[in-house]
Amino acid sequence: MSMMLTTFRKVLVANRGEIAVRILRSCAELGLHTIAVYSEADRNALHVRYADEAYSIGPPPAKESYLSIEKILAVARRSGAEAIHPGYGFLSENEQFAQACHDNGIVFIGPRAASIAAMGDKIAARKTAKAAGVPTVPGSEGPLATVEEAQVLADQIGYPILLKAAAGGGGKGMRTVRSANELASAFRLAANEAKAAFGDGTLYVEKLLEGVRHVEIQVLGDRYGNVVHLGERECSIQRRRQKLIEEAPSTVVDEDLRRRMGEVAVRVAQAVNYENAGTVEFLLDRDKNFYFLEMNTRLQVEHPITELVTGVDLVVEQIRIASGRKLRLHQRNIVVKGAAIECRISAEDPYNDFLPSIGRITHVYEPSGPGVRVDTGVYDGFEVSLYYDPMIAKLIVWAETRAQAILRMRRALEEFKLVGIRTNIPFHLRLMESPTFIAGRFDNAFLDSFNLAESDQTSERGQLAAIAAAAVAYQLKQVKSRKLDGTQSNNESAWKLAARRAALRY
Ligand code: MV4
Repeated sequence: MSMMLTTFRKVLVANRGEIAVRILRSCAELGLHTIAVYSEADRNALHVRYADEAYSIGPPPAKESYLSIEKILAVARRSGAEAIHPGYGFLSENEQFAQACHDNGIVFIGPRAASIAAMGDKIAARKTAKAAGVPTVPGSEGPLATVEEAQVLADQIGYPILLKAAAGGGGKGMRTVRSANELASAFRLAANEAKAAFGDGTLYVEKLLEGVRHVEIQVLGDRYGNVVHLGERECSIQRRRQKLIEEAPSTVVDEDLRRRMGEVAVRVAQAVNYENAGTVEFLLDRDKNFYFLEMNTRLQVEHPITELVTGVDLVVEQIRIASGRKLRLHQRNIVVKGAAIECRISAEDPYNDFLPSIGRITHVYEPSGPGVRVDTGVYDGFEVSLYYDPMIAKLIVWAETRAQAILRMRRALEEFKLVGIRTNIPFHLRLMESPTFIAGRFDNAFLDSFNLAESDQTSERGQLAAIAAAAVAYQLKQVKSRKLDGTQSNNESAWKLAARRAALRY
């Protein structure tokens, strides 16, 4: 096919917070004119200030603002936006929105509406993957019509099983069932939950795989059927189905496994005619068997770690693809270099059951320096509200090796100051000191058993040892310098240094 370019100059970003800022930055580098939309809660938000133009789209609740197709399209028409980037969440995986953009002559910077639909129905997605020869987890072929049908299937595949919502994804509406006598009530509860959350109570069943890792592959496809993959992201460190830390590459994926998983991910994408950026999720067992779970038809929260290990700006590639250009990346040229880690910083109190911590951030000090990237939408005076996701920043580091990346992350976490609210930074620091994390030997159940208080105590012992060592070193130094010139050392006191470092931490 010959190239059909649909170049655009004005891009509307239909999102808020760190991802809106992230997208606006790439738009600015491409010389595009940018348009932000905001709810009344975000009147002073960073994405509003960053864009060339900004329009209010209504009251704080997302349903009346960031989720309103009508309001966003009205701003697009009024402002003359020729393309819309949906970011993640909100309308990013809404096939009606993608279709409405298309029908209004606006480029949706993402996949075709049909591809979103094909992957949005998780039962259809399983079928598509299977038909393409991709391994899936043992489970149902179609929707479960009745509890009885679920019972028969569960007996066949064996307990424990997982009930999943056909319209779900990302672990929403999942329910573990460990024995036959739990099934009937679990089925009813899961169906009702799915109906309430997605307007569709359809369920399917899969065998529950345990002791596995959650590994996903980034793909990029163009309008001409070319698809490449950009390696994996390790996403097993999750809490209540929310990812907390991601890293690339995974400690258990070698070059051969990366190539094989990548080829399978490309096949899944091609099976739904995939255009733009997408992510294929897999479970990886201890024997390195991998199973397709679902495909996310959007830019993901954790995309920066892939950017740091491949050197590819995924948002720039998304925009090029959406304007009809041929993929400029070739599989043979895509190399994973070094190691990247992302910590999701959220306004939650890790010492109080991760309760949301709302209020004014009176002061922000962001880490920087070699290999450090901070994607955030907050600033001095920012108000954290309960209207939106508590994630307020992503701290991402890159280094030559994973060990250096961990040390760098610890350094950057210690530098990071968000005064006025509680954050999960102390939790991240403890995870970076956890022998299990450092050894890279964890599965998706790791965080369920991770105990912050316990880890604080071991860490305190470590700090006492460090202070003792500093004291001894100081004493020795004093003795030496007295011997040499009879005066006090003009070096700063080790105690002072230790205290300053400790103060940085809290
Ligand atoms: C699974 C699973 C085990 N067995 N499916 C979580 C995100 C969503 N996309 C699918 N997820 C999972 N699906 C089967 N058949 C394990 C996960 C999973 C997980 C489950 C509980 C707690 C943490 C988890 C982390 C990653 C993946």
